Amino acid sequence: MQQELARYLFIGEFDSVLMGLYSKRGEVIWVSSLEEALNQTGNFSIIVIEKNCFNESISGDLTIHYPQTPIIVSNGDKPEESYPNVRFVPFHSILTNELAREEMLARTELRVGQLRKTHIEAKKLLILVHDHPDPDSIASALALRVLLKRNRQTAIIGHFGEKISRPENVAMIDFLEIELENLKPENLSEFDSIAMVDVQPPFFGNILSKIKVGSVIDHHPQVANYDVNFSEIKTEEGATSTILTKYLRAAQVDISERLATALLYGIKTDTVSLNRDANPDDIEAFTYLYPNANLGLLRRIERAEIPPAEVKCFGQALADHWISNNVFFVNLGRVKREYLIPKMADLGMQVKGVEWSVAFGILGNSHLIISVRNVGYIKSAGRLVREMFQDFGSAGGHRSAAKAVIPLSKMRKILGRATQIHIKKWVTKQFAEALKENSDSDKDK
Ligand SMILES: [Mn+2]
Repeated sequence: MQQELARYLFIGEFDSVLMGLYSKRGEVIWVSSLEEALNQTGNFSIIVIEKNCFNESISGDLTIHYPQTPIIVSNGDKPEESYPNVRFVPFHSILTNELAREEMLARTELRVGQLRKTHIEAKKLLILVHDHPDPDSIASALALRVLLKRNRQTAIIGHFGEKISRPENVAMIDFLEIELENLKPENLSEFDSIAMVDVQPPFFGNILSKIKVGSVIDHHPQVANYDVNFSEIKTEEGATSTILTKYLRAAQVDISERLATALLYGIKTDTVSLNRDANPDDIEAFTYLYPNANLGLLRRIERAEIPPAEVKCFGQALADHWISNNVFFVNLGRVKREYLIPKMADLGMQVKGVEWSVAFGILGNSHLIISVRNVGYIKSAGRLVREMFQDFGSAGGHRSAAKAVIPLSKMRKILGRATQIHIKKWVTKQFAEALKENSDSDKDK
């Protein structure tokens, strides 16, 4: 069926841009008075009135004469009283917002150009993620490889950590067929350029001390000063995948179903389905990726949960939990897999009345891992954890999720001995004091 040609009736003075846009959509009849407007024959798709010409009686006359035609008042602020069939549309701010968006994309495209230039010479590029690659970092690495127009041969995605164990991450890598390499520091000589995503050079300590990193894209706070050619640190974003999605869009790169699925999953996990530390950019990226992602596959990835053998570990851990001053503490003792610790911290937040959740345990007989969550509208978890633990190990994170990793050798230095009881006491005391100071300083405000 052929669509009827749109007809627009414009009443009053208008911007030529607006009239021009409408004339591309159909026939525009432009009149300057109500009288002329009522003398027209035929029907209109929309009547557009300039805000200075609009009043209640005109609205009434037009509605009687053209009962089927919606009325739009151009650039008018919505008045207190309601007019049936009348819509107040701020055309100027809509157009201005769109222009601002395009300007932003143009600026971002320029950044993509700089990023590409940084790595253009490299025969073999290393895209490096942190030691415990999570969906956000893996998706960002994949996106960066596409953005840099590289493939598995010319750009390796790698990390220095243990073999990946968290079930969702294993499932993501398997289902999306992502090749992630377990590197040793001596492998670094194979690469002539390094790009980092979701992590920054100081995280790697001395491993990278002799190598210049080409680029860093991350949403964690800037940790220290370091020298790179290209750096994009956007702490306001909930996920590095959001930054990469914006880059791909700005550079007009096609996002495949596989990549869209990975990025969507990256944003979902880092923001707990847009519930934690998410901002409008994350929501926009999510909305953009959603129609292109394979949601069936995503469900299969997300379904992969805890192996049955590890359920016991949760039970034992929960038996050793306590709540003091709205802080949920749980000591997992020795764990084989690190992900059990943040999972327990997440669980702690489900307990009624809890504002902070702290889960800790000893991994591989070498490190104390402390995972922290909070409700999100109090002091930043990342800041608190940094203040408390940065002198002892690596510590940091976001508003409502953070983590500290402290070598047991350091714990022995502080406590004399690093038994479970000593560690438990120490962690509890650290939080009690830090949160007390914090509430004192709140009172000062
Ligand atoms: Mn992330």
